[in-house]
Amino acid sequence: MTIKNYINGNFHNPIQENWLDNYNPSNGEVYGQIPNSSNEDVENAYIAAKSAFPSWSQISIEERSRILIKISELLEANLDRFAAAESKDNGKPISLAKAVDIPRAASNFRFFGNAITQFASESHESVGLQAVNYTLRQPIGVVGCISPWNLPLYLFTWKIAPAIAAGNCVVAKPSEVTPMTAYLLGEICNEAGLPKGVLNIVHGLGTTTGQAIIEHEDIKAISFTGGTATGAHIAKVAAPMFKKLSLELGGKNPNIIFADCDYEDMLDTTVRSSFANQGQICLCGSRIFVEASIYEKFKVDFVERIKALKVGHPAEASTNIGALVSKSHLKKVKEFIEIAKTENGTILCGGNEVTIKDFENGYYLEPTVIEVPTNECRVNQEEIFGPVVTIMPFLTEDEVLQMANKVKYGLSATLWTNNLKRTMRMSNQLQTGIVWINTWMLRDLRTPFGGMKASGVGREGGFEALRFFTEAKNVCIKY
Ligand code: TXE
Repeated sequence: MTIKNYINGNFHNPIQENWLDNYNPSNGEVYGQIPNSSNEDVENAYIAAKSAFPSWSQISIEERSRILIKISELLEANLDRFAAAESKDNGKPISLAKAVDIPRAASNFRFFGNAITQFASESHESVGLQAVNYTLRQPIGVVGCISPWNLPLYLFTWKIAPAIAAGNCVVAKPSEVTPMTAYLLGEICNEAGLPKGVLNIVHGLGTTTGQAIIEHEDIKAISFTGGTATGAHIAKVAAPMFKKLSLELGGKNPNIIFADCDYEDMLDTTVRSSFANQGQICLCGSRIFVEASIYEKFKVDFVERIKALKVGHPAEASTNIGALVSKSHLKKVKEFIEIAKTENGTILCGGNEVTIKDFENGYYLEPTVIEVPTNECRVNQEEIFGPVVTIMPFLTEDEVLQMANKVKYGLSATLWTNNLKRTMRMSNQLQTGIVWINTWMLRDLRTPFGGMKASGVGREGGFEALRFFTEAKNVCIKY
């Protein structure tokens, strides 16, 4: 299957006819080609976006909203097709793509289609000065959206939907590892009546196509989700051009379990927060800290639950853990398991590749639980981004708080306790952008989403995203 760039409402081959292989992680086979787009392709996407901007930024909010909601409805109507494509491209269980990824992509368009109708600007009567001030929230123009491979359509649309809702036109690049659903989105946008050029999708490597987007002088804002090192690079390139930046980067999130929690609820959710999407979610609770009094019991119960998870072909309904996204990623995750052994970590379960009959070349790995001797070890400090979690005990609230914060990342934290005062104390002090109490990944799209420290800059979600994709202009009238 050959994927093409979506520029000005049409599908195009890359100008230089450079192509990349697209792999199916479930069997390791090449099943398609994708463009490795050059500066010229990005320039064409930019020109289309620039031409579409004057009329898109001026059409009524109701009309913009109507089109976004139409895109959402068409995604829902095409749920099966999109879920199958996402699962094949990424290796995630089809059940997950169907229950989470594609519905969420549809929700992103519906949510921002509605949110834009409520996005009011402030005004201030300057009492005593005989003046009134009001704030205009104007779209930026042409903006760039760059997304990763772990939640392909989910994160791609999380950027695109607010960008176009706010009246911008977009040059977007999905991950070269998982381009398929972004490609299919083009068709849906045409069917929904999105005017040509409002959304342009260019495919290719980060170092070629992505780099052309971030270096483009007239793409004035970049919304990026991906690795921390890439985020730092983008910030460096963008700074001299004063681009607006939203960076959603990696995480190494603590999952803190106190003895007074609702145990069964905690256990169910911890299985999910550790291994959903093969652990390839920036929000996964990859460092589990358990209060010493229940540590041994938790260890036994948790390992038993993890051993019962089925690693299998992503298209099978009974599969809990599908394939990792790529061969190189599988290698990286396995290297971390080896590192853990050299650091006196104990592999409590997992640690090995899994061979699935008829799909022997797929990228399958057992869900792995490692007991670590200290929070300082590399597997507790570096983002592994795979089906690997660490566990260790703690004695006091102060001790666990220190360990939770002693890491370069600051995306999310989960806390399991029924002690209200402790909940309040700890959520105030945890250095993360999100704190979940007695739950995980419960998302309300109105809330600010993003991280502190090496987990990023800026917040997505709700009006935060609409603020990011607009320039605030103060108008002061003296009367
Ligand atoms: O990310 P990259 P990858 C983390 C995770 C993972 C690591 C690498 O630790 O192992 O990042 O994953 C584009 N200019 N997360 O390789 O390379 C690239 O093409 C412009 C966390 O996918 O950062 C892709 O579209 N763009 C994360 C996107 O950036 C560039 C989810 C992300 O790629 C570019 C995924 C450049 N110079 C991985 N180089 C999360 N927090 O959700 C690359 N890209």
